[in-house]
Amino acid sequence: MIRTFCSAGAVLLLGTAAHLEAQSAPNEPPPERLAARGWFRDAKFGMFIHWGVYSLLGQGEWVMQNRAIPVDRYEWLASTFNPVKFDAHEWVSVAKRAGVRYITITSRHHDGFSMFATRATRYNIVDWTPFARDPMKALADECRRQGIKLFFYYSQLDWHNADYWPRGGTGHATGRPESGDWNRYLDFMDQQLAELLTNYGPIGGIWFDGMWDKPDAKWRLDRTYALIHSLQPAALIVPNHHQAPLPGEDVQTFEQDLPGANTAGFNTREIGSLPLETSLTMNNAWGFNITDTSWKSPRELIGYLVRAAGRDANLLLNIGPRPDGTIQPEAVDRLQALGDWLARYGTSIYGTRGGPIPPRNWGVTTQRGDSVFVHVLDWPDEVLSIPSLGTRVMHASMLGTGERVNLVQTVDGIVLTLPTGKNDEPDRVIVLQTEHRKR
Ligand code: JFZ
Repeated sequence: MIRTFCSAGAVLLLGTAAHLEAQSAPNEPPPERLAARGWFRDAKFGMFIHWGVYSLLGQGEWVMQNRAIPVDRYEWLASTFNPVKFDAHEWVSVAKRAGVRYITITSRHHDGFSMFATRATRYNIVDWTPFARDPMKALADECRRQGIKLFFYYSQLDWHNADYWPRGGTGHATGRPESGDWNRYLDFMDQQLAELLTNYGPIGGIWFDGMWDKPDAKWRLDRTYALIHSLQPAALIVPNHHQAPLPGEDVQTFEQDLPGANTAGFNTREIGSLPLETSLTMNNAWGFNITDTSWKSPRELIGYLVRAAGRDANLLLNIGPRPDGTIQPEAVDRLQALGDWLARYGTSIYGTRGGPIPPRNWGVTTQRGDSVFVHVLDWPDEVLSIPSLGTRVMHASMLGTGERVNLVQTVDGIVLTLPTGKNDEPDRVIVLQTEHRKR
């Protein structure tokens, strides 16, 4: 922010400063959105939901592409979608018990099927299926009741719409005509986005995905982002385009990787100054996969949440509900385990920022005010030495039990003696009360 210019020396620069101010003002987010970004940074934990027609086949959300299903056959499949056990109250209650502060759900995935009421196409859950109801509306209402923010995932890539033309890297085996009107497709998206921002009350924002399919196309992002922000100035734009953030975007999100890491192969290592998020699957699938049993353990998932927080990032943890509308018990159990852990240790996660010590293999630090939380995730020894925090530690104790932790401080660092017999806990959290710093 190039905002505060008050020192006398700056007067000389005034010409330049005024010039910069004039240029930067239009891009400066309004106070509502800055507040929403702050809320997002504090939230730390969200639940991702991948759910749609693809759930019927139990082979993940890419099944249309992976099994080369043509549009007409997929349309038939869509006409059978009837999640009779869908219960918004149940879903949001599961999320609430897990301790998440927001939900991000697929309003439309790459298959092009709209999981919400829309006038832009009949290819939507209300007009095309026996279910004939809008689950996004039920979720939006229930989220509001339970104090959880709702974000809509929205795919810019479409394997169904003929106007998604010329095609990008995917969607070639769908039997669509070899022609289409790209601008009409962009208009179609804007119309749907306007609906999502108008018909569901205040929403958290839009989580975009799929631009990577046609990286060189003219996506008209400026216009679309301006439309979203004009309809809801506090709505955040979260783009999963795997690039450094572009103008108008509010969050930098990483897929299946902690910020800065790139084991997935498609994440950028460039970390900007926007709020951060990491999306993660509990097994290897986003959409319901009936044979994928590679569940991460609760301990591993707690580790991801904590390591994300230590990098100043939120964890967006995915579930892929079944086609009848129920959530797999394996996912419910894991969410409950995270919720139980957060009920005890949440104070070292929610509302914190990445701590003074950079992430380590043994764990991370988080901080709030004068408290620094040392999260020991993977350290077999009783004694752990950490670098100096640049301020004096007044008191050290275990979060949860309050048990005192012995420490020795020198100018170079701090040696902590951890209580014995607790190595099997997923995270041992030590609270360091530091000397009050004048800010
Ligand atoms: C995208 C989606 O394709 C996926 O279905 C899911 O919704 C996830 C959250 O986001 O995943 C991607 C996107 C791009 C690549 C890989 C996975 N890519 O470019 O290799």
